[in-house]
Amino acid sequence: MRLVFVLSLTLALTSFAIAATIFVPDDHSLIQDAINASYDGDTVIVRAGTYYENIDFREKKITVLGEQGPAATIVDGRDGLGCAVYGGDAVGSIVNATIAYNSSGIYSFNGTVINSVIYSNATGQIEGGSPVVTYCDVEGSYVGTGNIDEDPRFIPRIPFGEYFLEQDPCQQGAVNQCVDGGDPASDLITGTTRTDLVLDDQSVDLGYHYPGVIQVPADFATIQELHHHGQ
Ligand SMILES: [Ca+2]
Repeated sequence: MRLVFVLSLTLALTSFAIAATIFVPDDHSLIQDAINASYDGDTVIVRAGTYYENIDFREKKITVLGEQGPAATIVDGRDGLGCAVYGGDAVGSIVNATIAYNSSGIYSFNGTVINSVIYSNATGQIEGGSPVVTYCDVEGSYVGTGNIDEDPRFIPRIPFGEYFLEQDPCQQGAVNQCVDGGDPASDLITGTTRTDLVLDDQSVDLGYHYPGVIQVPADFATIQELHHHGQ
């Protein structure tokens, strides 16, 4: 079971109590632990990185966001049980998420989902809630402006990741509806869905965006090692 989830979820604030800001992984190593420790009105800021977990918002009215924008945070639910995102009837927004190969995709969520891929989740893609879904690729289709139901054509480029989009500009010969499939009114994300790491342009692509630059030593220990990978 796998999930790549670009976290950009903002829940309505209704509390006027003094709000706390909780950082992940500084204060809690897992996003879920930070949510568990939060109260209505708090903000959970997730620093860039990959987090191996599933998320349950526990019906709290909190704000959870990626510190460096939605392209910088991955929540990977592989080996997890249950749904990838459990909203607990929460409202908010999920933006440019890729949610795939979980048991359930999005469950009990009543917010908005935009520019995302929800595909190949075993028991269902979007269940138990009534979110407003637009410009998304949803297996089995979902009613909403700009939605499609097409194979997202995931293609790996190791060591960077497994959820790039197969596409013709990379000489992969594929016509991929997820490329440029986002809301034309949405801002572009500084990142890439292409295995050649060229940045996204024109309309924003659906789903997770990988960083468009290679970093030494974050991605490769040395420049020599990078060259061994053909860069
Ligand atoms: Ca694009």
